[in-house]
Amino acid sequence: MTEATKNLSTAAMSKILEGKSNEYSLLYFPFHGVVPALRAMLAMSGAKVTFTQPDDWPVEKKETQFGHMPILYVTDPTTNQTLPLTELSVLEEYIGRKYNFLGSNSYEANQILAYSSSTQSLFDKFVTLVIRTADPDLRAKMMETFVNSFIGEWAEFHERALQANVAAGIAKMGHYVGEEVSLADLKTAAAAMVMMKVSGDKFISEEKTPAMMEVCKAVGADERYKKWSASEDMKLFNEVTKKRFSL
Ligand SMILES: N[C@@H](CCC(=O)N[C@@H](CS)C(=O)NCC(=O)O)C(=O)O
Repeated sequence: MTEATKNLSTAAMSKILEGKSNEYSLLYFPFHGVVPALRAMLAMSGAKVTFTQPDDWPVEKKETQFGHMPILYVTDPTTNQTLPLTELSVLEEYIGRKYNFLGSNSYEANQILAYSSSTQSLFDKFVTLVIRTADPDLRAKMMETFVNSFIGEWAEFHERALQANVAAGIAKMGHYVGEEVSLADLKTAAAAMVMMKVSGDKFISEEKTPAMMEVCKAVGADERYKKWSASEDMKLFNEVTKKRFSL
């Protein structure tokens, strides 16, 4: 477990957050779960990053802020002080802002966070309704409910927004906002892959959601993402996700 520096003033902790050459360690289970976009941003940031997993989670859990992962340990190498940060959306906003995954102005950041939050809501429903249901029969019923109640609406509204943003000159095709890969793009690319695994081409396809498919392609074509995709860490997360969740 990464050690956090104790007894720092809020000013000192703030300085760590603002560090220009920070190093990061992200603690999470060795599957994709809720962190594929966060991991991708970290891997694409160019900063020194390690992805770790707990050795004994029930024990380590007690020492954390809320008893949940992900936890991002931020180290300022100039002082060797480390700060643990929690809550996925907070980590995404922090890393997204710092490494340019939140557009180029306040409005773009607001919209990227809104698209990302909407996609996270879909994924959270999937986890709560399906993944956390152990009984196989009940799980199958929950899956049916989830697929038929939520994916279609998400795909339809996001496709409409993507097309409208391109038409309004807010985005280049393949992006929610602007012309660079953003947190919203990464979140949708990861979610679309999972949603297609559980619903086939019923809601998401070249025909039904062409702009969403362009987002997936733009993410996949980013050189930094390609490198991340080919990494050993990614290989492990793919394998464990497949083995544990058949996804
Ligand atoms: N509100 C938290 C929720 C994170 C969460 O649900 N984490 C799960 C894994 S996806 C977890 O830590 N589970 C282990 C546990 O609860 O002991 C966040 O947004 O980061």
